Amino acid sequence: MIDPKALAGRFPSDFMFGVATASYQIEGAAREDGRKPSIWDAFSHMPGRTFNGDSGDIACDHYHRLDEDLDLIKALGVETYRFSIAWPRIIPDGRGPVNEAGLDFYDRLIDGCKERGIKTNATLYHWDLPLTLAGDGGWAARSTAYAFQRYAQTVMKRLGDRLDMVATFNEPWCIVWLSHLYGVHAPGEKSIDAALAALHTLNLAHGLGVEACRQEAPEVPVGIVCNHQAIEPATDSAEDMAAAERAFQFHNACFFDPMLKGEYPEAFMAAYGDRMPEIEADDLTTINQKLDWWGLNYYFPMRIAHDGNPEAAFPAVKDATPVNNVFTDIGWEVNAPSLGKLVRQLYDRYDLPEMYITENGACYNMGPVDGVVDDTPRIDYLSDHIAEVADLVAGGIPLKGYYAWSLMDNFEWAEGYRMRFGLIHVDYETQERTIKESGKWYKALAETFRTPDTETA
Ligand code: IFM
Repeated sequence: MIDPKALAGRFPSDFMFGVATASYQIEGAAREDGRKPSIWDAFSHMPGRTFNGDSGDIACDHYHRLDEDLDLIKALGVETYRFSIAWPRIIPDGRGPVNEAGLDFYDRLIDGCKERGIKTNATLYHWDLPLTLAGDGGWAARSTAYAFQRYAQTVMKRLGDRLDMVATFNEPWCIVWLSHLYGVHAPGEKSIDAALAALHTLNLAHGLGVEACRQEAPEVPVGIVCNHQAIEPATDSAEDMAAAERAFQFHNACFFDPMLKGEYPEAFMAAYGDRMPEIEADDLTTINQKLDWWGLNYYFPMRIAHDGNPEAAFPAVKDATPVNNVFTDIGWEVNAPSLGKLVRQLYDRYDLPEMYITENGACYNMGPVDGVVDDTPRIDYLSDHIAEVADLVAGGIPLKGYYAWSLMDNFEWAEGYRMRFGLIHVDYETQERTIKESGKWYKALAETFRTPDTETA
């Protein structure tokens, strides 16, 4: 554990510390005020898809406890809050009528942050696609990109005057590969063709979304949040190094090459070009928008080795053994240096604007004992990763802020409620919130950076 004040001393005074959440993971109120189901409502209600059949029906009941939760964000001493907006609250069928009650909720959320002197960073899409759109093919259907464009316009027209930052998407990798190829997340597809179609729709939607944000609220910095993989080859043999390059193309470059260079990666296209959906004449120009910022969500590295099986599909890699023998309760390797390596690799390869660590944190499942949640391993994890961030800043990376995942324990997707990432413990029976020891540690660090005007707001 590092002393939080000493760690704070390693950052410039304008660095921002924040906390992050996502709509479906905390809001609950799944059928209220005009919200209609998303693909996650459907998926979590299908037998066998989530641990224990858990769903976001109630989650942290944040929808009904908004003020209490905003007070907690303030109590954590942070300067900025990253949250997502639920498309099925705003345009419940994905296209068609706008639901004013849904916009009202985010109005209250944003105004509540402003009243408390907390900056707002909204993500337009954190996985809750309106279920009606799945009937047309969901992300595998090109039409979803245009539905997203209208949704982005609708949100920014109403809320853009009070947002400090906006992102189009959270974690394209999860939306495309985890949800359409590996089948772990909604809609649970296991098809390379569906995944390739989703890849191009998502990239197109991102470009259209950036345009929509700029059209409706030109002063709000717009970006995207990615969980690019920190790919660590098993050895430095030529075979494993080549495998790592292929894995980079498959997991990372298929998003960042079109977004930042206006092209899909060469080896990726050599492998999958003939199975990609039609790429229309202006698509790559639309996708290739200059960004104001980008966010990286980092938790653990991906260790890979060359797969010599001639039948292996691109990128022809297999899992390799973690070299670090420290894991969080969800089984993810703890490895802070991989975060630094990944960020430097991305700045070497791409012409990137300023960045934020938009998510980082650890899953540890301990609960309160006599009112105290002693989660020292989470403090150790945060210490090491934030120290790595300080090194990046000192090394000249334009890294402007860090968001801890998460404000509070919440619905951890396919893992249901058993996996806890919060700085605040949630008792799902009573909805009681208890600030963990990690929350107190983070407060001691973060409050150093609250500017005088936010203090008095
Ligand atoms: O809970 C998720 C979040 O929704 C997206 N990033 C990773 C977190 C932990 O798995």
